[in-house]
Amino acid sequence: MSSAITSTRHASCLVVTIDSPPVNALTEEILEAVAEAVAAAAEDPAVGAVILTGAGRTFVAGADIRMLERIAAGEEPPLRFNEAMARIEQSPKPVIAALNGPALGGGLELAMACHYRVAAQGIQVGQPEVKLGLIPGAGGTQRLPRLAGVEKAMEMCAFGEPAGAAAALEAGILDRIVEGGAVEGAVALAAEGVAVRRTRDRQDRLSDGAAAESLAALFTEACAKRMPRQAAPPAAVDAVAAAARLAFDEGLRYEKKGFEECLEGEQSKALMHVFFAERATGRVPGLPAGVQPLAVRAAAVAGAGTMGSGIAMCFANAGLPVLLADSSAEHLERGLANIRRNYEAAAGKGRLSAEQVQARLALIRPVRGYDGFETADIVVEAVFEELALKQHVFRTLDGIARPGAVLATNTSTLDVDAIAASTRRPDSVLGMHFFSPANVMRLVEVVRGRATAPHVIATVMELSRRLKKLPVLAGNCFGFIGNRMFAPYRAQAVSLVEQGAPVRQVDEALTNWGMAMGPLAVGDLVGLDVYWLIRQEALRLGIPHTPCASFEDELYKLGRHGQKSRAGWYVYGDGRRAGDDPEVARLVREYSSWQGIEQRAWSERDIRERTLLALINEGARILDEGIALRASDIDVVFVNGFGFPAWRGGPMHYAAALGLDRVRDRLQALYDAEGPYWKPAPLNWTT
Ligand code: 3H9
Repeated sequence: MSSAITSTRHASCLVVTIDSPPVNALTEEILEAVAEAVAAAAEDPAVGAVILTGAGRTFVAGADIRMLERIAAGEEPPLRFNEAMARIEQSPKPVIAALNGPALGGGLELAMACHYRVAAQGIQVGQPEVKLGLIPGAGGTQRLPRLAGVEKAMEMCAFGEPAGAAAALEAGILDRIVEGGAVEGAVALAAEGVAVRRTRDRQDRLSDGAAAESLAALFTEACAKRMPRQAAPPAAVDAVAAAARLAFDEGLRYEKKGFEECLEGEQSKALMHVFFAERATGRVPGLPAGVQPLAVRAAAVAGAGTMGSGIAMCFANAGLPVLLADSSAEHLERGLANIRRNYEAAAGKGRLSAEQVQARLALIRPVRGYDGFETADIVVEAVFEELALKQHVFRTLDGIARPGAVLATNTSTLDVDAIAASTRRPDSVLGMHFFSPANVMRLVEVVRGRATAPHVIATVMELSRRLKKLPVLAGNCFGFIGNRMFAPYRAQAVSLVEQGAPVRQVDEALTNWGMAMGPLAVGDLVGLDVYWLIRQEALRLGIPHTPCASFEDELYKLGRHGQKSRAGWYVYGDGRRAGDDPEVARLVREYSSWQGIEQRAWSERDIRERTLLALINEGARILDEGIALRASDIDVVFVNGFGFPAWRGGPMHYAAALGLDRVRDRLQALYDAEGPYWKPAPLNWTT
């Protein structure tokens, strides 16, 4: 028997526990051992029923994703999960799944192969495979519609969102939710003398084939809107629809084929990469062993603008009291009004109760003149992006904050060391770059200064996770990881317009490829005034790969600052809908002819190649300089902060999947034709 399985007796029940930390992920060996234990129980006259549960906080988090990666790479043979599931389901004695924690993917599939499901309160069940670019592959698309109906099964398999215990009970997935432990609940159910009842034999909740096909058409359309260009969601819908027209075993074969096609595809490789990449960011090599994060019990935020008030919400959302200060009473009032509006909107959508809104608001205390800042364990500065101003604020904070408090700047580009140098405690200073809107976006770049102490880094990495953020450690340079890479990418987009590509064509070349927004439309959203300021600062510092002049400067000078002025690269009516502006086309022609820039036609492919090569090459430099700890951290930044499609894995994974030699050849060809801008950086990572 596998060492990951233990069997104990509870009255006449055999309790089989899967104990494979951290999350009881299934391998062939573990599932085989479960099936063997169930078969052995069938032969044992002293055993009346089998109870299957998980050790720790999880029932089973699904198939082992590392194992799936190896199978996809051809390093391991295809799975035979269905055979083991069938043996469990065929048991002549009742098998009861006792869900002590989440049952996801293969975990829910295993639970559904059992005859009954008893759950502890607060657990979740789900088929999240689509988030890994897969469809359920061990019977999920066939058993779930038999328990919960075709519509519910399509929803869960297509979108991958988990269902809470109460919803799962109502849907028919669970049989019972118990107050105490799941195993005790399952023992009680067994004592009632329940009979064997196989999910595969259920027909009562299956729609007829035609009704399932109509539902499938609706869900496929919804998938195209919610998860455009992804292969797995419509394939999952299709496999659930098959349950309504095929016999069970035939349905399983249909599902398996769909699962294997997805597993062989590039999208699942990219999404599995992102899954592990997001979990790797927290590991910081080189921190001294035993370094202890400081306890953070109270926070303070300096600056109540959009960023400052969003950051204050992050603390309050995590249950931490936070002071919010601004030198202007009007700004403070506006910041608080925004916070209130935000919480009320969340309550309006049913995401928060009225009591939660009140509790969170009560945690945010507005103050003038840094009143009470001496009590904070961390202060986050979020004032206007100007070095002298930030240095002034840090000088003041240095005189107020208690010794040992962490002083973080929310700068998005500026020199963290120059800010730290305005204090007498640079070891307590670091960057904490939230993305806008700070209360929504998960990404935080944690920027380590030259003097930042290891325990300060450890504190902010841990605190970020407490705030439910995704922290990525970055070195100190202009723009850190994200904005530094975004600059040459956007610069290429602008340059292509200067060379004759229509504005919309440039944006669509990238959105058609999967980017959430085009690079020029992003300019209008963020503000062309903001990008102008960044370019000026880059110019002042002599940052390479940032063009010293561009047509975007002209738009800025004309007062076309983007959405805020209703005109930038596009024009905006009342809403945010971007309209083409013939005036921009005229201005750019004039600009290019004045600059002597040659005009030509560009294909979407050319546009993508240049913008993405510029992005990847800068990523390679960042990696080479040690600004990012690993290539996958860069991917996490782009997927979570810049709308890079997760199913392409992030820029570094995408480049590696294309082949780094091929990327180098294309850069070299551009370098030979157009000069130093395209000089290939060292391209030698694996993701
Ligand atoms: C599937 O089941 C396919 C089947 O249909 C068919 C097969 C034929 N495998 O997230 P956390 C690791 S596909 C391997 O930080 P939390 C994770 O990397 C699978 N490892 O904890 C991390 O490792 P480390 C469908 C896994 O408490 C550690 O566990 N299932 C797996 O915030 C802790 O993870 C899913 O998609 C796995 N399946 O959240 C569920 N899961 O410490 C994926 C986790 O070294 N998992 N790890 O960095 C989750 O959603 C969350 O991990 C969970 C816990 C909610 C369970």
